[in-house]
Amino acid sequence: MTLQLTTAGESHGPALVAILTGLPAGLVLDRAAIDADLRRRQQGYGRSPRQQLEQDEVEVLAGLRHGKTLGTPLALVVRNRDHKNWEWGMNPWPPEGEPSGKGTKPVTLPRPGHADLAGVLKYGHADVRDALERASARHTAVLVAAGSVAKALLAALRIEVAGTVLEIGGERDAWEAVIDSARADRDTLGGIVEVRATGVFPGLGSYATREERLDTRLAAALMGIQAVKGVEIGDGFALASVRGSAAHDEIEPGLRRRSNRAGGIEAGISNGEEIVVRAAMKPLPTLMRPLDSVDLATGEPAQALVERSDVAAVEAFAVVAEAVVSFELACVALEKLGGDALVDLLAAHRAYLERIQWPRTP
Ligand code: EPS
Repeated sequence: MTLQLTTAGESHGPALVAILTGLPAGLVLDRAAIDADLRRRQQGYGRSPRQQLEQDEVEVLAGLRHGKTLGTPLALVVRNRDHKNWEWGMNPWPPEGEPSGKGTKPVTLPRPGHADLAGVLKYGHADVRDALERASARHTAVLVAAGSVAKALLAALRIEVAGTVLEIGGERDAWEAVIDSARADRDTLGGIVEVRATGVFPGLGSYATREERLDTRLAAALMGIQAVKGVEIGDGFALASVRGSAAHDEIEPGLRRRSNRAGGIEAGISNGEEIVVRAAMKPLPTLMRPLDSVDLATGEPAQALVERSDVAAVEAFAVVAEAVVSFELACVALEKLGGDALVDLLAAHRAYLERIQWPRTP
């Protein structure tokens, strides 16, 4: 069975939940390492005051004993501390008593760019909050917790994954200034992040079916993060405008490449070079100077919802992108090598590298 992730949770509900199935038994998890990744996701300039309220920590409810996976479903929880302010508004059950706290009044002013309008039309909700809560990027906290577990598995295979920010608001540096300027204009920003995975051996993913292609999976995982509008692998879009002689990565003795324009993936399979992917995040849709919208209660022109939000969350996005890429790489590694026990996975890894003589000496 391959690694699978199911998540649940609303932004201001009691908690975010992740269940991972298919993890081998015997993998050591470090609580401090998972919490450090959760902390990294919360940092970065331009975040909302919500981040001072939340101090994300992982709780494990199942699948782990004394820090080692049992080979059973791993259940992770990240609590929403802000829920205490939404106990009436986000109560899973019909709330008792007078309305109090936040989320007590229906939201009817959809924000262009958020889930608000499409979500209420699709699901028949009368309150935009019923759509926006699950669509919120708060969900990414639990993706990071799951990605941190995947990174532990990859580390056992000597694979390392790191996400970094390339641009915020079109700038390659001076990010604080560009964020301050957007905040002063009551506006928001997006940006571009890059994820690199080193130590990836050849043979992860497959051209056999569209779904098994490593590039299909990485693109889907990155597009699955809130606000992502573009993904490229290796030189991506730039490859469309150069000749083949300037696009492909020539092979040298030792089977290494002279360049890495393919971003470490050919025909949907890792080729032994560094995996390089980039993703573009649009500006956040909650603007303090709201865009034009329509009040769904009256049908009249109105300004979109204004509520506490981030100016930019690109630094967080780099951590989330790292997490989802790690998760996909852990999936394809388990598909290639198998093993419901870590010891068998490691034996298969050794045997495979020996068969393909990797790394090769030129
Ligand atoms: C988000 C809106 C803001 C962000 C949130 C994503 O939430 P709130 O309305 O509670 O201030 O802070 O991100 C997080 C809470 C987080 O932990 O990343 C949205 O609408 O997507």
